[in-house]
Amino acid sequence: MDTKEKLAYVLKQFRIEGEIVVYRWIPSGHINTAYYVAIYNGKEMYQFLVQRVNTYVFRDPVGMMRNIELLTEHVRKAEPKMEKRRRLHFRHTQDRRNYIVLHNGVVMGPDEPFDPLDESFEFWRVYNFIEYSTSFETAEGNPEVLRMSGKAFGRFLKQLQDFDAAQLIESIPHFHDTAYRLKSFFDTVAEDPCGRAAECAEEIRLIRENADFGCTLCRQIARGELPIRVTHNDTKTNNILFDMDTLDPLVIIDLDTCMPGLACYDFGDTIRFAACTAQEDQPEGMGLDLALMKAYTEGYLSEADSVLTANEIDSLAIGAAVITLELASRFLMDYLMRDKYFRIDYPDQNLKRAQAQLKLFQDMMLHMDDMRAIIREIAGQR
Ligand code: ADP
Ligand code: GN1
Ligand code: MG
Repeated sequence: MDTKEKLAYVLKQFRIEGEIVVYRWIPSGHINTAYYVAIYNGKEMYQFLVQRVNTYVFRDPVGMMRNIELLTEHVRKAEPKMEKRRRLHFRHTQDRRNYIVLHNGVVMGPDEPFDPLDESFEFWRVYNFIEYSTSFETAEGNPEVLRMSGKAFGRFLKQLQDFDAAQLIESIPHFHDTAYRLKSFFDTVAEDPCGRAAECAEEIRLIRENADFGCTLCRQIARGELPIRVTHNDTKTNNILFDMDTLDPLVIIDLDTCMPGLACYDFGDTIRFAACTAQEDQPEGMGLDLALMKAYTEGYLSEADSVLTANEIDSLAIGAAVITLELASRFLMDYLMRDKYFRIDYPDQNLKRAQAQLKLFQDMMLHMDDMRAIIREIAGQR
């Protein structure tokens, strides 16, 4: 089966029939494989986002799709009049599932067991394609992109504040448990499964030197100082779809990692990804951009301020640095394991990503007081 036939077969399982007029792979995102598909049923054109879920990363994709169903239903019920373009609607099969599993290209029944680590199984889902939208791989130096992203993720936090986090499974156990992440990293360094540790000695040293700081938020959680909320956990600007003309944030996508977590990681991850001076895999010229950071904080606090506790507001700047260090360790660990987790476009991309994150982390540490002052000033004005 070629890709077009596979996509048509998948769509058919979701009761969508017709001729595929256009399809294209969407290269953004490091984990899943997404396609834009336009289909003509003899009367009308329909557009869909068809996605194969990476089951090496998401080992319980059925539980994850249940999380997504609960979250999208919660938002839909809270704002029933919301226009279609502002929400995600996952298609269902005849037997009401929002996913299908193929085995050797053939659809499986609902109760048949499947092995997420076996490549002959494929996990697919289909949802509405949001038209006239765009997302940002970098903020391109534009503070409006950051301000709007801040608003979007601040609003997201607010929308889910009354959602009972206990209903959700951890779609990736220990996802932002930085202490656990760092321990797995050091275990991998010790094992050095592919003989790559020697060439990363400097990066490993830097992570070791900062590991204690990396556990700051874990200690605060243990002391009960920070509330656990429903958070997104992957707040890059390419996980928001904006209106192409107005930059109005339409919808937050990539709900795969929505689970109990800390607000400051969500705040910090956008800073890491977009309030900086180079791409995620570019160590050269990488640093924090305080003007962009300020714009994000203004947008975020304009929505989230009323929800956050004083401790949480205090934790925001630390969240940015900790998430950046955590991700440096995750990229480097994947490099040490010969790139099993993150999709790469060239051989040492995960090493470059780790180097860039470490540079950004160091710059954030240098500017920690500046970040704190900006946050305090904006929070104080409200
Ligand atoms: P990944 O987990 O691999 O990051 P995403 O769910 O974020 O996958 O999707 C990858 C990209 O596809 C997004 O960055 C966005 O550009 C595009 N995309 C995803 N969902 C939609 C949608 N419903 N409508 C339009 N574009 C989308
Ligand atoms: C991955 O899937 P994507 O590209 O939105 C990763 C995040 C990282 C991010 C770094 C499930 O996000 O945790 O922060 O790459 N997602 C998962 O760009 O691991
Ligand atoms: Mg994504």
